[in-house]
Amino acid sequence: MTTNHAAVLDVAVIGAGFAGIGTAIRLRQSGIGNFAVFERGSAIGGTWRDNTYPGAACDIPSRLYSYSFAPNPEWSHTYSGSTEILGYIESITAKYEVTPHIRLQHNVSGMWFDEEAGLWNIAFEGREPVRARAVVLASGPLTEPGFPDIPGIDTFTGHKIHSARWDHDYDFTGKRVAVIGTGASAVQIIPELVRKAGSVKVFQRTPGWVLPRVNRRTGTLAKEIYRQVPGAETLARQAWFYGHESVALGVVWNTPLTRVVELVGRAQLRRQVRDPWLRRQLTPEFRAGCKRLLMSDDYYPALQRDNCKLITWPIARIAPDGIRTAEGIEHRADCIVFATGFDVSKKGTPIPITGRDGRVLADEWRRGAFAYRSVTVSGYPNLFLTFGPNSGPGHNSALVYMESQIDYLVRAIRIILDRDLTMLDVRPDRQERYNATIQRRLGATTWNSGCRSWYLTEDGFNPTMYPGFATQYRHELRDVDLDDYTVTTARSDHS
Ligand code: N01
Repeated sequence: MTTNHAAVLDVAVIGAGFAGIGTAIRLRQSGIGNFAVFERGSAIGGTWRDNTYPGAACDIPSRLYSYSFAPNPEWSHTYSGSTEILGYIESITAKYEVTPHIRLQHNVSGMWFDEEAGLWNIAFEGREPVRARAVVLASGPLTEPGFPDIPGIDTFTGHKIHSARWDHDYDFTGKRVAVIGTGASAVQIIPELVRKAGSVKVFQRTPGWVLPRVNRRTGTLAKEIYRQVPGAETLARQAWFYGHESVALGVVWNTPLTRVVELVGRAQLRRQVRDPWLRRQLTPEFRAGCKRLLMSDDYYPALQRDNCKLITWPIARIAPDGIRTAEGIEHRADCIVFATGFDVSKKGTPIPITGRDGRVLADEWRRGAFAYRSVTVSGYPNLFLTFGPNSGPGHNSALVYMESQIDYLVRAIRIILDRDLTMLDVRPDRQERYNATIQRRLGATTWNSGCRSWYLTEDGFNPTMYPGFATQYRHELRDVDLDDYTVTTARSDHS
């Protein structure tokens, strides 16, 4: 990698999704102007640019799906659709004057840390490299579509669509469609598909807990109040926040409230599904919260439409003309929709990152990622992560967690710049102690209670979720304690 004449930025932000844009806004607000946001795609928006399948929407209330430092009184519904969310990201990018900092079509191919200079060297595919005093990796944990390892998948001669890369040119009218997967994406897609397709067969491996969503339009008066009355938006936000904090008691840990969540799920199943056989097939066999809770009012009704069928036999193979199940039935299909989630095998390190002493992050994370307070990793100075290891909420908005991460890392970057540090590197003992506590606490959570989910690695390690309340997480990230770090200036090295 050539670095000699590369420009030096104070901060390089990688990714222009929710986290990258939020970071850019906060950097500007803290007076840091010499930064760039590098985005591999040709537009901003990250997950909300990529996930455009029919029915794509947020299953977290909109009020909590915007930054408190960039409130949005305009949300049209309790839960907003993907187009509106993307519109929000675009509008705050323009409003907070982040646009001039964004470099589209800059795909980072690798990064290495120059200890002597205290600079990250960043290489791109087909672009000039840059150097930066600090880097924020905001590239998102769920970006690459995950296709299942089903024999014969490549032999299918019909149309294949992944939920995260929807093909809007494909006309579903009258088509025989097979949907593989029944997770958060699938329960949003299926109600839309059954309206258009000739027939829809839903291949379910594991039924999930489906709770009522109750999506309401925001009334004109309510909107006016959010616009005009100081503090009204914040108040509504707080109400949703603490509502979700209490949900944690029924989702994160196995408590009597977990039973309440399950009762609500069972009641919806009983109310919406009359056929006892179908109801049995749709009854989850794991504790509510172990996998992500599914929020939908129209998924069960969609499954019972005349043109829809739930298939619960395991898939044996995919053939050129459709799907064969284990009992030998052939299900012909014109199109297979893969609502099978994301490839998390490279989670957190989509790019090669080399830190101090030639350490390679992907090697260290081979058996599962770890960090200090989810935002920084020992041996990789001046590098900060958003949505890093063990920052998954499971019960509250990812944005709430992201905001704490962003505020923490902007404070840390301010320290690097103000004190002219070459390295701010978290101490390994602090990181180890932190992770030992996190993993001990995770042992008592429902996520580790025995179901299969993308939260866990193959050997059952949980590098994904934060085992606590959002309030607790916020508290942990409220300050940058320099005692946690080895602090190096150009002249001296002192811990
Ligand atoms: O993916 P998933 P997703 N044979 O991994 C099935 C976020 N999100 O895209 O449960 C048969 O949850 C698999 O079956 P099983 C959110 O964080 C947010 O739905 O493993 N089936 C499962 O049913 C979420 O957690 C929103 O047995 C196979 C499905 O495919 C994350 O994205 C909306 C299979 C995959 O479910 C991922 O959700 C949507 C196989 N070989 C998503 N392999 C919001 O609203 C996999 N499956 C914010």
